[in-house]
Amino acid sequence: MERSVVYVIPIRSILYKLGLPFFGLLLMLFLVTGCEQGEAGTGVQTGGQVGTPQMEKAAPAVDGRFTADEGESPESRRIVLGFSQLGSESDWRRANSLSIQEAAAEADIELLFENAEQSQEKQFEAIRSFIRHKVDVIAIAPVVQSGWEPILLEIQQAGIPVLIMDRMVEIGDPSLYVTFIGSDFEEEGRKAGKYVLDKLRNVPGPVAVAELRGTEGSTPSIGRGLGFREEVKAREDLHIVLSEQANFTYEEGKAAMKSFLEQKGREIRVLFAHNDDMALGAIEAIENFGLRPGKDIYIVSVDGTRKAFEKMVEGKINSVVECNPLLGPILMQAVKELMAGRTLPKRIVTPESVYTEVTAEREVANRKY
Ligand code: GYE
Repeated sequence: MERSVVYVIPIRSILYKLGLPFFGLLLMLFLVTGCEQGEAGTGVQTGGQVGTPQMEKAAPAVDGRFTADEGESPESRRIVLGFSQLGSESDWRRANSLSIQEAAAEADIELLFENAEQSQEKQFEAIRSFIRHKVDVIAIAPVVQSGWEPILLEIQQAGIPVLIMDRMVEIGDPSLYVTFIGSDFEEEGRKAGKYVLDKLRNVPGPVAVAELRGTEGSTPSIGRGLGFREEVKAREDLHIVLSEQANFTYEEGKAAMKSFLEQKGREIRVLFAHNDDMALGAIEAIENFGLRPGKDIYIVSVDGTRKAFEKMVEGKINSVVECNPLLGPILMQAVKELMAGRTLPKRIVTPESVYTEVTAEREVANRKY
């Protein structure tokens, strides 16, 4: 079982006001809290603590790197981070890339950034180039969960610590990475399911649900699908009658929704889209078909982008489960803590909300992505 630590991401303005040292303190505080939770007999894994095989492997690599660097002390040289981003398929992803680039500049970390355009093979190439560059730390946002063990072993053999960010990898040996920073995707799916049950509680069945799934084999798509199903099974006359993989993109979401409507038309009462971009594409398809998104077909999606909020204000999306892409500051802080020889928790979860058409109006102006 994984140890979960909830960490509140301070927004940029707070960071500026309070200064980075405070942010460091905040993170340390939360790390300490996390450790205490892990030790308090909760049955959760404490793999990231000092003295575990996890950190024993990561620490010498970090130290070795410093001493190998022609006499420079850790303080006198910039940390070099290689980051393998999986693509630029959605607004979430673009916001995520920007957040990482900005946070690296702010933290004075040298960032080698590679965009793999949805190809795991390209991620491997990027990672091998980071190894050749002898970077200090490698961070990966993996496009799919499977197939990572060999490349992670290569990185481990090179003595470079790995941070997994956003999506997870499916591996047998947890010592191959230091920490996983990202959302609880099953929880996001459950939140979407809860909303659907609530919204339709007075609507007589049967209720036909259509689902637009994200990239096949990716952590968010697997988790959101599972969590949603777990929740909606409470209503026996609700069925997921259509489900298609639309890769988290606007265009594929639009095409899949068009085909759903051609198959089942008005029968569809609910659309669960695994992200906003697919929901926005689906809205166009629904309107082209002559139906009213948000009314004839209720829509719930995940992410919480500004564009989705605007559609919620118009009543065309009914609810959005938030998934926060602004992971740059946490990632950079984790890199610094790691390089300073500190222990990181094995799992860092980002807290997230749910918004509905009722709350959208007052929130839309606050959206940062
Ligand atoms: O929800 C989607 C993006 O991995 C959490 O990927 C991320 C997902 C996000 O393309 O919009």
